[in-house]
Amino acid sequence: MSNENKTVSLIGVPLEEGSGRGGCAMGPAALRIAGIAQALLDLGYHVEDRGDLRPAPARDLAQMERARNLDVVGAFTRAIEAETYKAASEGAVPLLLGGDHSLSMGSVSGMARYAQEVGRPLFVLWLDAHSDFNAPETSPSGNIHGMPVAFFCGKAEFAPILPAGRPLVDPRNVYQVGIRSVDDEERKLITQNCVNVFDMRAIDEDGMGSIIKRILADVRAAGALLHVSLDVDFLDPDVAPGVGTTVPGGATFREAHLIMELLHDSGLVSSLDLVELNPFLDDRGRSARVMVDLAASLFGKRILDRPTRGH
Ligand code: NNH
Ligand code: MN
Ligand code: MN
Ligand code: MN
Repeated sequence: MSNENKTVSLIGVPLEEGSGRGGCAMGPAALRIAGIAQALLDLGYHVEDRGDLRPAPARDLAQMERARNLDVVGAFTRAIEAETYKAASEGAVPLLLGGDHSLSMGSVSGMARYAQEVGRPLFVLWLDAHSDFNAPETSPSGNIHGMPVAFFCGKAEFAPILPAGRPLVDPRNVYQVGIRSVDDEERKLITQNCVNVFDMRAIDEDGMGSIIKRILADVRAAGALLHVSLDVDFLDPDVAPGVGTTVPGGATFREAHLIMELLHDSGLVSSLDLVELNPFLDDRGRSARVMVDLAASLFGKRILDRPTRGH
């Protein structure tokens, strides 16, 4: 992929109402201060910052006890879906600056609409400690950031947020890596729906490189677009403490960079979410900088001036 003619569209999503606490709404500002635009400019991309989305709460979405702040999250979902679809249709790579993980209800739905239009399937790589496959009925917390995968696969229904008949993602085309915290009812749902889950044990046993290469081979064989969703808590808390839901035993700094390097070499990535950064909980901007560094690796920053050996 030559970077010169490629545009990356930054879409700021100051959304925290899908999580159980405040702070993620400051994520887009922290990622900008950590230098996301300059990192991409240094790699030769054209960067277009579309600013922050700030929709008013959707009055037509009644509150649900088991899906907190649905009016806010639903309004964001609509705005994010439209903006992501628009950026992709204009030939850009949408890069969502989160914001909590409920933003992926919109970004993935927007990419699913775009993929359908260009006649290709959409695959999703979900890098997270959590499966985020709860439905309102199974969620122990009622926090919508634990539900986005079920939503874009059509398995979690709220009051109608997006038009009926919207394109859904086939759960068999969702690959989750780094998983180490799944709720009891959620575990049944991911098994029933055949989500591809590579938990931390699989990574320990098989190695990150071989797992990601297998996933990329599947994506290539399907002729699919690949949306990547990176939750800060995918990383070990020692690497990135700036997140509300740290879980011990996460990916190392190098495991995460290896994924990004392999993703870049594959040329398959169509869009990216950077989510769950909570600057209020961060250690002097460390987690924000790690997220920007990882995005740079995904967009082609290399240690040496050659692709990873073997490619
Ligand atoms: N599974 C829990 C819930 O649904 C936690 C989800 N929290 C996340 N997901 N940070 O990535 O409430
Ligand atoms: Mn390249
Ligand atoms: Mn998540
Ligand atoms: Mn998570």
